[in-house]
Amino acid sequence: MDTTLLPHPPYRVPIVGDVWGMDPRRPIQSMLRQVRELGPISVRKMFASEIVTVGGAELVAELSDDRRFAKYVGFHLPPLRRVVGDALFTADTDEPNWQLAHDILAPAFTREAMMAYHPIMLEVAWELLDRWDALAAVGHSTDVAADMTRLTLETIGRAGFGHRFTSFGNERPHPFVAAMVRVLRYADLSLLPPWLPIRRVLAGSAGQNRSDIALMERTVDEVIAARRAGAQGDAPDLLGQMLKAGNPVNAERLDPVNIRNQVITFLIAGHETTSGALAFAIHYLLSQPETLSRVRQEVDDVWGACDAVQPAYADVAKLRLVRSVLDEALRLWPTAPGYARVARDDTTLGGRQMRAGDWALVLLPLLHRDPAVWDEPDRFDPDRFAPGAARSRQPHAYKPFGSGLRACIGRQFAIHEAVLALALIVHRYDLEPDPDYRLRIAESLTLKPHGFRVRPHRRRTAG
Ligand code: MNH
Repeated sequence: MDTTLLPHPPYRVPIVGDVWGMDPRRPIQSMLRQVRELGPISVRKMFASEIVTVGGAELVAELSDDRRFAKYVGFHLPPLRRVVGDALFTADTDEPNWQLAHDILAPAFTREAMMAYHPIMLEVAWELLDRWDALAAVGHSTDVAADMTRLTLETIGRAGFGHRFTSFGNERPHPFVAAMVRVLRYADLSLLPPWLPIRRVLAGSAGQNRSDIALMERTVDEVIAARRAGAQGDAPDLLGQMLKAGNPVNAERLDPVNIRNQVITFLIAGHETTSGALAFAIHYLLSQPETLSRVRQEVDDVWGACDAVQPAYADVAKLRLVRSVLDEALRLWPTAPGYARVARDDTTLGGRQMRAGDWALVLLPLLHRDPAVWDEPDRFDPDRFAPGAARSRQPHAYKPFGSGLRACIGRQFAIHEAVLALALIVHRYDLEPDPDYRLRIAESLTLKPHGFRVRPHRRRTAG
């Protein structure tokens, strides 16, 4: 694409490019600041490469056309691909294992599958509430993002693979999580030039990275071995689909190395993003007392004034405002903050020529604040997602779960899990934040609130 006519950040430094204002620990937030004033499409130069960044809904509508554009795995994903290969998230759409895995796993994400996960999600949510009851009894506070990570890792582990990480039994996060966080950080930072000192400081050693990957592989091999040994029979969950069922059309299977990579992929993709979304939602709810009391009204209407509730699968669909709060949190801070799209053949984007192979980055926090679509884009307002409100909106202005063929396969899973947990939390507790806390956002592959703590208090005294 001819990038000479595209706006770029004002303070361009020779050779290195648009590094002014770039914080290697917060690439997404610095990018957002750099390009926000530049309009729906702009270009940044980073050393030898140029990154075309798109945030206008009309342009994203074009990029969402799967006939003209495809997911591009060559920009920020190669380091992750070195860990999980051609598993679902990092595969090119044309690689045979993408379609095969997609077909094999689709039955694990149907409505029937969600109904089977519901009791497991509920069981894990109770464990979070037990932890918070204990904190409430002694008046302690807790880190919200860390506890949401316990919830979501435990949920995907049990619902997807029949594996317990015992996240709630331990004060420290599970070793898998610690290894995963370091592996993701290492992968993220390997996008920086190797001679930058900050990269070496933040990324840790190659040896540590290798042993972290080995730990993740070992954990997953144990999970697979336990299933093969028949502990949970033929559960129709993700692992069951891959080991037993195979492709619903011709019973073709994934090979064992690919299955291991799929499990690691799902353990990563299946929890980091959902936990961040929950933590942002709680943060915004506590910042808006009127919204909080409306949400409280909604959960009390569904579950009554007693803490001993047995939420049914169908209750989750009734919690419309809880859902809107999550949708709106994911608008302001889409926890998977972007994806890249590549032109399949020579084409155009907003009238500009694109050659086959040219690509652009969709920066979701920018799209979700496109001033042509959203008024007062920085304001948290869940009513933007009230039933029917989306009808009058540009349909491609909101993409927290990606787009088209390569959209998130776990969307319904994440929404069911998060609405259920958030509603149970609001139903049971008054949450007391630190009054001086200002939202700070930590970045790894995903975004999450940093240092956000609350003190839970039971709303009702008796159990
Ligand atoms: Mn999820 C792809 C966001 C929860 C498993 N996910 C994507 C993409 C986005 C995304 C965006 C597309 C990325 C791209 O185009 O490069 N995912 C989310 C968010 C949440 C989420 C914001 C929670 C909130 N994701 C989940 C859960 C699971 C999951 C839960 C699993 C149970 N996601 C995936 C997988 C893919 C994906 C697998 C890759 C799908 C594919 O390319 O075929």
